[in-house]
Amino acid sequence: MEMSALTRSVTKRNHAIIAPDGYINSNVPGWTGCTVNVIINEQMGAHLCQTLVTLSAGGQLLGKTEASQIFFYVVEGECQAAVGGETRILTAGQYVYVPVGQAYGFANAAPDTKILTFHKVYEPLADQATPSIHWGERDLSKAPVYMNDEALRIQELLPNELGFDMAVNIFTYGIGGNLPMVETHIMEHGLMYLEGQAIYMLDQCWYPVKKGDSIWMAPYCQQWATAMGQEPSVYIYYKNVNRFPT
Ligand code: UGY
Ligand code: MN
Repeated sequence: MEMSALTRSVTKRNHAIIAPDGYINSNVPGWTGCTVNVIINEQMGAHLCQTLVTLSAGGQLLGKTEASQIFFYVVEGECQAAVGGETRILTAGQYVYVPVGQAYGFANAAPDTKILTFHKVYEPLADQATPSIHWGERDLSKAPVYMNDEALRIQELLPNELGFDMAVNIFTYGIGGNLPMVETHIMEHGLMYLEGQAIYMLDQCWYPVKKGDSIWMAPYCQQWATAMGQEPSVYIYYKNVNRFPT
């Protein structure tokens, strides 16, 4: 392992950059034969949890969701996922959303398979059915142009329905693409860069970021980003949605 006293990671009151160089493993009951890096969590003031799990041969994630729903996205490798009586092989770019109160199992992974998870305590709505299990995959052809800017495309990975209180989207910035405005909003984000490099502005601080980095943005953390270099920059991000502001 390369030793260094340097990192791009920062943890502030309302945002954080977590680069992989500072990961420390957590043991999570039921998740065995793997490393679990808890990247975003309520311990830092967040209302979501984001982890990156790296499975070794024989590794398994077995459990049942309780208060929190979990979104599982395969970043690298492949594994078998069993949810709700259905078993599928998930490869990089494929995902499954597991609602509350649902058993799940991941096994038979290729070595070093990486799974990103987003967890959120589910807030039920009267008259709305609890969301059901949802399988899908990354697909740029399902990503409409964002705010009339041909350089920006967002694919929504979960149905845009009131029953869902979280969204997970993939945001692709073509070469030179940038957010059209500084966003200032009540929703919170957790994200991980899947490709490329960028400059992110968070609360008037400027950060170089790249594939593998994660970012937490608390509500009202100002945010702006531009792709950097000669390739698109792509991130997958969480957002809380569809509930009355308290
Ligand atoms: O959906 C969003 O709020 C998104 N445009 N924000 C972001 O990518 N920082
Ligand atoms: Mn935003």
